[in-house]
Amino acid sequence: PQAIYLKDYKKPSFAIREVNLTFELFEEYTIVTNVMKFLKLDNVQELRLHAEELELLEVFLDDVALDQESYTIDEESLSVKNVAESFTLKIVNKIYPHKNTELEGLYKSGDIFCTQCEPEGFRRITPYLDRPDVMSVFTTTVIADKEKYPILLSNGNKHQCHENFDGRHGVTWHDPHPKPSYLFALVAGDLGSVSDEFTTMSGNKVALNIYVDKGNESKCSHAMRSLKEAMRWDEETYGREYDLDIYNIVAVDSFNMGAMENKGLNIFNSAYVLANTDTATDANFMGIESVIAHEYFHNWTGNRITCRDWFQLTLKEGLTVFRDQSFSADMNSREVQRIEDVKGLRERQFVEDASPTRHPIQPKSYISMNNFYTSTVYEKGAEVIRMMHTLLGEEKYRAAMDLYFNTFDGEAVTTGDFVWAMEQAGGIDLKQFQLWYHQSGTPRLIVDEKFENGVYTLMLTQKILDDVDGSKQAPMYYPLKMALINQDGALALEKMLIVSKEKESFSFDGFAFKPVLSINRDFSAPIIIEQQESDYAFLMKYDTNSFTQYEATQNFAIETLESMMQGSKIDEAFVEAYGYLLDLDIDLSYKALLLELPSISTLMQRQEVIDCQIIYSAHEDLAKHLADVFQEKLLQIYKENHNPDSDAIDAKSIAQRAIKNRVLKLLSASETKEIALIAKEQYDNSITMTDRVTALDVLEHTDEPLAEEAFKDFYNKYKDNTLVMNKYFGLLSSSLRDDILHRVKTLQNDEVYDDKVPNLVRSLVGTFARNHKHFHAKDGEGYKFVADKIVEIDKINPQMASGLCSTFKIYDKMNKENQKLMKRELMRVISTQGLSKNSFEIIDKILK
Ligand code: DPP
Ligand code: ZN
Repeated sequence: PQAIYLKDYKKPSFAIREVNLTFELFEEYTIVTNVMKFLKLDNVQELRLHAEELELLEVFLDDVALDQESYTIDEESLSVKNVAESFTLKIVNKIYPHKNTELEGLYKSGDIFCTQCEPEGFRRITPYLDRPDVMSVFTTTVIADKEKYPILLSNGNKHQCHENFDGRHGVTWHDPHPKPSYLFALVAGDLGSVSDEFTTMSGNKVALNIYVDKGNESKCSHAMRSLKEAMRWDEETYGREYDLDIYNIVAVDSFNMGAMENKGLNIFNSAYVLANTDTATDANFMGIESVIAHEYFHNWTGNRITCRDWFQLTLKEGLTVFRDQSFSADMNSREVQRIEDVKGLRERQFVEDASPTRHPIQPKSYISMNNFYTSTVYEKGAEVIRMMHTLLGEEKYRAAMDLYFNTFDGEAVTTGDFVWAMEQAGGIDLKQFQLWYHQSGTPRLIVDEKFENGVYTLMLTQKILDDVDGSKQAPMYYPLKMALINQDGALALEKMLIVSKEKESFSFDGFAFKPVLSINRDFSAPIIIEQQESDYAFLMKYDTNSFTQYEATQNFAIETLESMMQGSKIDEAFVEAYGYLLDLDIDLSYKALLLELPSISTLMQRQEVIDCQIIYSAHEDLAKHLADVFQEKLLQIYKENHNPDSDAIDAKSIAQRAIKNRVLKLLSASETKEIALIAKEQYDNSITMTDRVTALDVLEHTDEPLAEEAFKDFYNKYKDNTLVMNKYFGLLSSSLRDDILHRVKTLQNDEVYDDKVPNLVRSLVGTFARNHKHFHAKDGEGYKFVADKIVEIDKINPQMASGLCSTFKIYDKMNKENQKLMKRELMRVISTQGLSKNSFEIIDKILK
């Protein structure tokens, strides 16, 4: 497969002034009529349109039917020779949505026709200049059977309804805002809906509709509330107003991503729309709020101002993630939100950034663009925006955003354009800072300190990894928030340093005793700090920054676990500090985070050569010790916060469930019957999904017969709800019990399971591949199973398959034995006949 390079970017040779589409939907096929008005922009004779897997029926150039000599078609394109300065091209083609299992272009999710065009799905619908820098005004008519498809939707405002031609009907939609083809959308189905209204700051009324499978209407209220909050927030925080009369959201079950920001017609994975407390966890509620907001925020950062080319993806995604994170922080707890964001970044992005698939947030090349919707582009991208926000401060940042919107509205731009606005309004030079867009790997900072004659000196050394191709990378520029705390716990000094050199030091004087350093407060830079030693117990008590206080508890736990992994006994100083946390009278969601032990994956990332077994056993030993030592106190916290009759989703109730479930999980490490019975009771009597999934997880790891009983009950209750069944499969395949592989294989035959539905594949196979204990099993069977699934699923949905390939990306950090087993499977997959370019690209990088 061919790679595409950023350096080869060329401006389009044609503009499309307007496009008029007609879709005639039938069960076995769809006829697309596509009329485009072109304008030539430079001196070329031939028009080359993207086209993939299309059956061409007719082509007309300015109303004249073209014979087959006047155009050529190959696997990727349709070319028309000798075109004039301006002309109209009409193309009629045929597609087969019901056979489209890749879920790109026009496809069917159950009985619903829907689309996914980003990044390059539109070329699977009709020939087009399918690149984001070609923006046009779309008018779309959808025609279908009236009974089967009463709801017909596309982008923009509803323009016209066409009634009754032989039981069929049609609707014409017009979107006045020029947009790239990746934002095109179409939906047809027999859907239920809920409606509301929003009045914008200048008084325009916007109709809000959420369309779902009939019967699910009652599960939309949280999504609707989130949408209205997001619309209000963007007005208040960024001064951005919505720009159409209508905002539609449709939920479908088969969807590759979380959701898609198509102009005026968002299409969502139903997991990010539907919720009530019986079927969704508190985490699901938060997820819905943030994804609904994310897609809404794209209307300005993505749609009105879009990307020049796909290498600029972080321009809209990094920025929009930063915006949704800020929104969630404002809606909920700022401190908890920041910690959750960083946890997510470290679990996903840091792992990617240390692997052979690492890339800058602005990649230099790709084989399949679908492979670059990564946590690097999204989450590290958001950290890069956040650093600019920190460097500029709120006021100048807002001025810079205003400048960005005012300058580039209606255009397709680059990350350089964005940084230009930040520099202009911020009055700073971001030349070195821009390395964040072009270098890969997580920067490390080695921190040394010196204390002499009342002067405290901080000595910093940047350690920058080579790029994947071995080329050297330069020191970075970033804000580093720090504080010095006196021995008595008083805050002596708080500062934001600018780090920019390979080696530099900062001195602070006037100290009677050596102060304690609190570094990278708020996680002001997405880096790894390497510090020889630090007084974690002290910082756990006295640090005033919620992030670094959390960090101190994590670091102390990591230090304790790592010395256990080397054979030492449990450090009682850590146990004592943990006991101190239990007594703290603080926000309970924050406390639940403080009490969480570092994840297995966190510990894996720190190993030179990974051996999972040693990590698991240290982790189990420490948890069991804490559970034994603090049993009474933990039980007390449990009882104080367990309200089985409440399903309220206010901040306090959510926090109580979080702390209660955290201590229950910890208590279960002691594997006593008493705890199993508490969990069973929680399963039987609680009325929230949050409580049920924790109870199931605890039972699974403490008491086989009780677990079996509860899982059976759960299955019988929820087997008709696929969103809940995703949780069922996820819980069962993440189990640490023996013989899980056999169970996962058997579950594939369950009537609910389906390899064609991405959510189900992710929850059964994807979860298994992240179950380090079983995926990395020494007999190699875990690898073999996932490799087999990759080959199978690659034929159905390459995007799903390449997601599974990514689970092998820690290959070169594994011990020799596991490496050998992994390599055997990867070699087998990459030599499979007809393997997609998606899967090829990932495995090829891992094996290089
Ligand atoms: N679904 C993706 C997102 O919203 C693609 N744009 O981030
Ligand atoms: Zn996005």
